[in-house]
Amino acid sequence: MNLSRCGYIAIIGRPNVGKSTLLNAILGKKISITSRKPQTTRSQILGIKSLDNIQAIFIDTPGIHKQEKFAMNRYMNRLASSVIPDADIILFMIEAGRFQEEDELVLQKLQSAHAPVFLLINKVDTIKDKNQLLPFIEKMSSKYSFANIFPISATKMKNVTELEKAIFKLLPEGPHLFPDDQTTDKTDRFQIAELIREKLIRATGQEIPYSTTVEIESIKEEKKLLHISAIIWVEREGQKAIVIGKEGERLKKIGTLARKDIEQLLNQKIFLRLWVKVKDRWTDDERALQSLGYL
Ligand SMILES: Nc1nc2c(ncn2[C@@H]2O[C@H](COP(=O)(O)OP(=O)(O)O)[C@@H](O)[C@H]2O)c(=O)[nH]1
Ligand SMILES: [Mg+2]
Repeated sequence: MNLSRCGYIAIIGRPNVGKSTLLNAILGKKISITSRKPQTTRSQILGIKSLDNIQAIFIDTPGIHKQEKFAMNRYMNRLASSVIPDADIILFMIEAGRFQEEDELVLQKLQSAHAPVFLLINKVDTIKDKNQLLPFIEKMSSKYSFANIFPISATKMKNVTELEKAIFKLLPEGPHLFPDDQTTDKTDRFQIAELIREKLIRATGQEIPYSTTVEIESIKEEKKLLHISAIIWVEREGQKAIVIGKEGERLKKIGTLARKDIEQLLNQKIFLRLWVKVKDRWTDDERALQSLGYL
């Protein structure tokens, strides 16, 4: 008889190393939004992969970063660190050829870990001369006693299957904790808001801070079409103008791209209506964070 295995795998690392991209690659669908900008992932997101007698529950976390000035940043750091004691396996992700202060900060948090830690050296596709990787791996392996080291590329799916196999082998024996057809712990409502936020982040430059948020106002079925109304909250009038764009072009583009992803998520046609509204300095206000469901 085959034993059932099930466990939690935490993906941690500084912002932008590719944690959410890896989760999506493993799950084969968009569970967690990604972008070139740090702080795209704000909450803990589970991606659940079930295969025969194995259930691997991946936890995507916001990146751990230095800035602790704002309530949102403190909250995200707390979230990212809190998964360390409970995980059965920890995936510590860095970028190929780079090890900076913020990576060191994450590594320090791992000193208290009891679970095996895999070092994932992501974005190896960006390294032209693969010979450069070897000394980098050597340098890294002297910093911590990693259970495994995997050079990978999450976007090119390089070495990801091998990584999964190594993970499955180490999962503790136990019954599955989620139904086998469930792939995330998040509601459709949350995922819809996240997909809109992804398009927003990608469509705007540095002038739109990560503090911008999306609230789903209503989801209603009307004449066989799902009508979704969402508010994009910004901090200033100027930011509202940027999000809307010249003659509404940018908002229209955000809406079109988000609609396509949402239709894929829900597997049905939708009608999406986006509003942009101004809310004062909510990042620095714990109560406002709470009212939007972040605390
Ligand atoms: N070249 C390359 N880019 C990657 C790879 N993995 C992720 N990225 C990019 O790195 C950026 C940050 O990825 P994301 O998953 O949002 O990082 P996170 O903040 O750690 O979750 C995005 O623009 C991704 O497309 C990779 O294997 N190779
Ligand atoms: Mg992320």
